[in-house]
Amino acid sequence: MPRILTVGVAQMGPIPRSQSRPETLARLIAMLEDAARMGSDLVCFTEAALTAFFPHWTIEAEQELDTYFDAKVPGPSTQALFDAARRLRIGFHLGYAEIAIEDGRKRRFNTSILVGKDGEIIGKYRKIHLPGYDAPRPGEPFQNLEKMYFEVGNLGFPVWNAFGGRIGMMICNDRRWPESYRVMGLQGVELILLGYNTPVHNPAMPETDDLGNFHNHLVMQSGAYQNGTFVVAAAKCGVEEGVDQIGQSCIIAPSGERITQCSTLGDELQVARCDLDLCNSYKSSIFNFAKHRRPEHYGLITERTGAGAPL
Ligand code: CDV
Repeated sequence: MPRILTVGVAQMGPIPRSQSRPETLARLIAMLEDAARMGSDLVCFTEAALTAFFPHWTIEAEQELDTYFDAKVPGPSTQALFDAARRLRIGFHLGYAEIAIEDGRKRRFNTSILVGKDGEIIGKYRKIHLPGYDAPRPGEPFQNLEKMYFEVGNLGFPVWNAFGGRIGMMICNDRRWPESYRVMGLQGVELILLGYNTPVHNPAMPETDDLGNFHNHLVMQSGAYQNGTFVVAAAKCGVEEGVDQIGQSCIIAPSGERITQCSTLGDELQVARCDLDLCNSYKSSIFNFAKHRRPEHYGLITERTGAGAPL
């Protein structure tokens, strides 16, 4: 019996700073409803899907910064999305900026959650690979201040038994690092959900500006194939507050092939039937880790880095 999961990738166009939360939520719910009409079990929304991507500019006043963060999800300004999911019997993945009171202090994370068809949270992930800088860089066309606004995630890369499979999450820059996929691959992941806000222009490496879409797909298609997993990747794209971001949201099969892809730079939903059993072909043959991986022969990784067991 194939294990078919029908998955929607919900790309978002720009969220202007001036857009109210109810307006943003209405856009998300519209795509959730479309996905339900198309028979989806699960929808993947993007990174920081509730606001404009504020690390692109400097915010000095804490009170203003707080307006981009959510302390309670579901909470008054997100409850409608959870209610819609429960009503439609559809799960979702959502990225948002999180404030958490932990260790007796206010902490900020770039977070995503996996929500079941009953509207209950199944799992939470906090972004580990934060790109950019911890202080503003004068003279740049836009900022990239994730290291200033967020702490490094402290939840690892867990994988959950959900939707009849093994589901994991990563966020944007995580997708460029093979470790993100492999840590979940070692836990048998079958479907990875992620969102991204990726500017077309990289001020630190302008020579790669033409390669943004290529690199986006390169890393995710490799990660999917090398770990025998589906990858579902939703962009926030188009020109948002002066920053042009790539689109091409997609769903990738364990073969490494893109099986659906968005073609606009706005709100767009694409749906694919994902047979999770396809993962088994890869996990039991060419990428049978137990049979073929040889971490004990990879060199003195442990001694050199002190980072624990080699991946
Ligand atoms: N939000 C991100 O993590 N963006 C990075 C950019 C800044 C390089 C990315 O990896 O797409």
